[in-house]
Amino acid sequence: MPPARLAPLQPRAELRARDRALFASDVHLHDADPDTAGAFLDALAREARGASHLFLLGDLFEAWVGDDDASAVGARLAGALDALARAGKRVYLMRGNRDFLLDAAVGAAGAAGAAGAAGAQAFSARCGATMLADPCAIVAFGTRVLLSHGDALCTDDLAYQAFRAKARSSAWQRNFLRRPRAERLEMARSLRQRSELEKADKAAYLMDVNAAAVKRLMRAAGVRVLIHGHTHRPAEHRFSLDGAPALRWVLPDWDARAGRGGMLVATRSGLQPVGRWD
Ligand code: LP5
Ligand code: MN
Repeated sequence: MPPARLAPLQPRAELRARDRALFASDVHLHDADPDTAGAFLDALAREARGASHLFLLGDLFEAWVGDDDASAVGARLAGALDALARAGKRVYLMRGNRDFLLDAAVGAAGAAGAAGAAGAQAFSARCGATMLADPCAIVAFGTRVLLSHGDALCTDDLAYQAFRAKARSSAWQRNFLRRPRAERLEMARSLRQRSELEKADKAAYLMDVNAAAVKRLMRAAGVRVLIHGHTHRPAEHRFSLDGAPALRWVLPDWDARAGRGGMLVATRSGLQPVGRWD
């Protein structure tokens, strides 16, 4: 039987002639690393001046355990994004594997009762931002472009994909968010530790996207351009998709100590990297 054809995704935003859009991901903000927060917020203030749209494609935070987050950096980012939104810029947020609980609303009665994250204001509302599903399509100057965090495309990493499937279920999230914040933070810390340990032993190809999965997704979404993050392997990949040229941009992660971090800027002249991508 031939594979079922998915209906192409409806575009969530359209960039027109005079627009300028910024794309960034993998900032991994946390209070213990104020330098990276400073570098990102400075770059954002600089680049956003002439921008009309901002797309943040996941892993903004080192680990997000719920919208009752009380970190200084969470408040700082929300303030900066809200100021941009109030200045008329369109701000979009996508969840990554570190912050898949952004705006987690589990069930009509809320996620968690008094002890958990249910009473908190949705993070996107604090930012004046619109949440995006992963993947989602936009139209940039007449061209359909697909946006994704990128972790779902690492299909060879079976251990991660099994964890991902479980942690994205509403039952698991309801249960997790019911716990006190201190306990959630401790669980996140120990999962981060385990992740770093396991990654040290994983073959490099497991932690990259699978080329066939990329093509399948792009074909189903009806696009020839994909922008994603997650792998920390910033690059512009040109390849052939069903005999026609296609493009995959991988956004860099941010790390002030390593002097790394950058964005992709889209104007009608094309896509241009800014910042340190190596
Ligand atoms: O993030 P990164 O780049 O280091 O590695 C990712 C994958 N790891 C993760 C885990 C995140 O780093 C930590 C997320 C914190 C979120 C906070 C809220 C939720 C707290 C939940 C507490 C239980 O995404 C890594 C990939 C790598 O990308 C490259 O793609 O390889 O995957 C892993 O390391 C996962 C392990 O291989 C499998 C882990 C199984 C853990 C089981 C935990 C307990 C069971 C909970 C049931 C859902
Ligand atoms: Mn990621």
